[in-house]
Amino acid sequence: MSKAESKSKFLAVFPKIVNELQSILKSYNMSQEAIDWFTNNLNYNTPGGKLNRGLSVVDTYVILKNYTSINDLSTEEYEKVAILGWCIELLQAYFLVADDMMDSSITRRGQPCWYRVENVNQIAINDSFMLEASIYVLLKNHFRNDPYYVDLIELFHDITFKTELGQLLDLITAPEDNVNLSNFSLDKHSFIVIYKTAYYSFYLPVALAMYMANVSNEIDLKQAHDILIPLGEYFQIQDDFLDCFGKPEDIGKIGTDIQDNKCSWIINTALTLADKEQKQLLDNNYGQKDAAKEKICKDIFQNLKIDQIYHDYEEKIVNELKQKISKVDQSRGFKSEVLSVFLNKIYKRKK
Ligand code: DMA
Ligand code: MG
Ligand code: MG
Ligand code: MG
Repeated sequence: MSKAESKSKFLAVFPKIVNELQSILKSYNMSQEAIDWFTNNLNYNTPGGKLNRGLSVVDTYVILKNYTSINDLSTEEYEKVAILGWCIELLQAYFLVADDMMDSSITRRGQPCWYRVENVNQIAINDSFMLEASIYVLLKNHFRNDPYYVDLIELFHDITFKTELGQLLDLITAPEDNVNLSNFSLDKHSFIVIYKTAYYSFYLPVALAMYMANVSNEIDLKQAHDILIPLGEYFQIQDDFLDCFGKPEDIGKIGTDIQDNKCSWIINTALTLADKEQKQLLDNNYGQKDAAKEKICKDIFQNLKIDQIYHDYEEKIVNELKQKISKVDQSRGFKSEVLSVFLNKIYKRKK
């Protein structure tokens, strides 16, 4: 099955999920207005992205079960694993709606951020909570009789908390009214991005599929973790790079990291290379809501050839990850292919 086919198969499950969630509101006698609002929230914020995380749950499950393709799954089994995939996409939607408010972002997935849609505004806060709560409704409906139900719930809770800690660090390391670049470091960056991105984007999809496929020995979960966390760190470094050097039409969003005073990989790398004069310019222009100042920072990044350093970093980390993947112990049923497939999905990504 081609990539496009597996994406459309996955997308075809989403309307069923919307229906299922709507029926709960109906059973509570919610007004049609409330049902419509919630439906809009779900449709606007959940399915419009790359769906990498959700699709990875399905792909990982297929590999762990030794199926040759998605077509080997019965309709029931496919729907069940796809629902687990959609649960991560709901988690992602929940984080992004809130993240865009906190980062004062303008666009997401090529459309205005949800909080910037007419009549939404601060209601987006409650909408983000409802996207999260939907995860547990679906898990209860579809997994409560499975022996790994509690594992799934604990995993979602644990990883949600870790992500929120990462978001907290991301935000308090970027105070709006106090730009102090000497607070930044690549070590701090690494710590922040592991928490805010790597756990939920990389470890979570694989761990969920491992529980459902019953390949969830603690040793194997740790093997997956020890490769997926550095893989997720690499993914967020790509995100930081694309925020500054990517095209909005490719990435679907307008970069805000410079104006937001973010402790991103770009500024941290620049600070290790800048001379005195360039450092002074960065001190005077980084982290301010001013497009001309943002441009001065971007010009310095260009002069320092940050893009070249990024490409060198990418080759180095990918080789390291491939080395690690080749050493995975597959004796209990875990498969290193799960990890290499994930790595190939993000290598040299432009969006
Ligand atoms: C992403 O951080 C982390 C979460 C939990 C959404 P970010 O603000 O760099 O993401 P984006 O660039 O997509 O706004
Ligand atoms: Mg953001
Ligand atoms: Mg953010
Ligand atoms: Mg970003």
